[in-house]
Amino acid sequence: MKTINQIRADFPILSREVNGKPLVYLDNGATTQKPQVVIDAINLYYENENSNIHRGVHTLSQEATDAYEQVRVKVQRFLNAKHSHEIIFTSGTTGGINMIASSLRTSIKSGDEIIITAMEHHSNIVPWQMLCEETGAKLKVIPINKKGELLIDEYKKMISSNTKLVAFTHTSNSLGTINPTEEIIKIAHEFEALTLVDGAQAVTHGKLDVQEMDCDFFVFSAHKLFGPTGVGILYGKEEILNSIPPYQGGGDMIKTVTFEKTTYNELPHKFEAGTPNIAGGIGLGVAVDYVQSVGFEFIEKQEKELLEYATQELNKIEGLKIIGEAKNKTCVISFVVDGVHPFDLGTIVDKLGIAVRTGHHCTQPLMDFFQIPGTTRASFSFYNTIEEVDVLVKGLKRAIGMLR
Ligand code: C6P
Repeated sequence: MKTINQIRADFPILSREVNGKPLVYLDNGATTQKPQVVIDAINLYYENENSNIHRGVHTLSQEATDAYEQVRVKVQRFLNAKHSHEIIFTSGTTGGINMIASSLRTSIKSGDEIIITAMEHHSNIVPWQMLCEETGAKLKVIPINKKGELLIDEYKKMISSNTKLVAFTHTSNSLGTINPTEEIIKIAHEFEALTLVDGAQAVTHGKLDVQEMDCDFFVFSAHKLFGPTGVGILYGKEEILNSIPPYQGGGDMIKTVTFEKTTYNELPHKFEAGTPNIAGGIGLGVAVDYVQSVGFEFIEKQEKELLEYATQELNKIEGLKIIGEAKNKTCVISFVVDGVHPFDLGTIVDKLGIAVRTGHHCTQPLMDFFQIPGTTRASFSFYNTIEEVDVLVKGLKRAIGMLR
């Protein structure tokens, strides 16, 4: 097994300086850093393999097609999907959610209901609002308590035979809350509602199994899993993907085209119109291999230590309040400080080389619930260290002293 220093050495960016100080990267919720193997794979693809896929008989095209399709199988295994054709390449989490929202427009009608939660990212709110506006369906929201935990009893009260979809985040990007995914899905299925799980923040922290969860759709972005931006995955159950219309029309998603009628290609191609992000997909495959080589056992242990230590040390800072204290949470720590604006805090600690995110984190309704404009958020990954938590705490104390 690699040591933490060996792991950190895999990520070239982690050894750079920012503003004359060693980078302390604590914005992993926004995007994770890329190991050298992922960067190399993308370069190698363009240097040696670049070609369009599913289209050519020539060697390069076949090699690129093979490499791309192998990633589909890797992701299938990574998520434990039943079939590789249940894995659809997308542009990211947002792309996957919009794809399903668009494909459901023919099956959702006035009087139907879609349930989301109070802690959703805008990507899992706005597409459903748009669908509701178009169809006359109603959007309902599962409330949370002050700790940032879902009120499951309220969910049980609001779900009915009118509910057609329950779309919710597995793990909150702003609070770190890990939701009781299997329970939410089980209840939805009792009412024959479909379920979509936003896995954007979940994939990087622990092993996931879409069959065990029994979700109908699961989405994530490669860039939050140490892979490149601009590529993501939509998992959907075979029978459901077969029963809904495609999202976009174009090349590769068709079987036959005449001016009178088009017939669609089979899964997964039905949902993959046009030339995809081939290099990105290949980068994702290497990222999946990399994460698995580190192992979720190590990742979970490291992140638990970081969460516990950071929570303990941040709580010692006078006037600092952590937003998001769910019993089951991942290593994302959002906080507010009395009399200090998150933007000012983020700007000053950046001068000390510390990267944190400030603002509403694309969860404005959640910020409204807590009656705050935003938070400062430190989101950790397995390559972060206890020493970096100390740098953060020291930096925050210094910044707060300057701002008060
Ligand atoms: N959250 C954050 O800093 P995209 O942009 O499509 O890769 O992911 C959107 C998204 C959807 N759901 C959740 C739970 C997310 O956290 C995100 C992205 C980043 O928290 C950027 S806003």
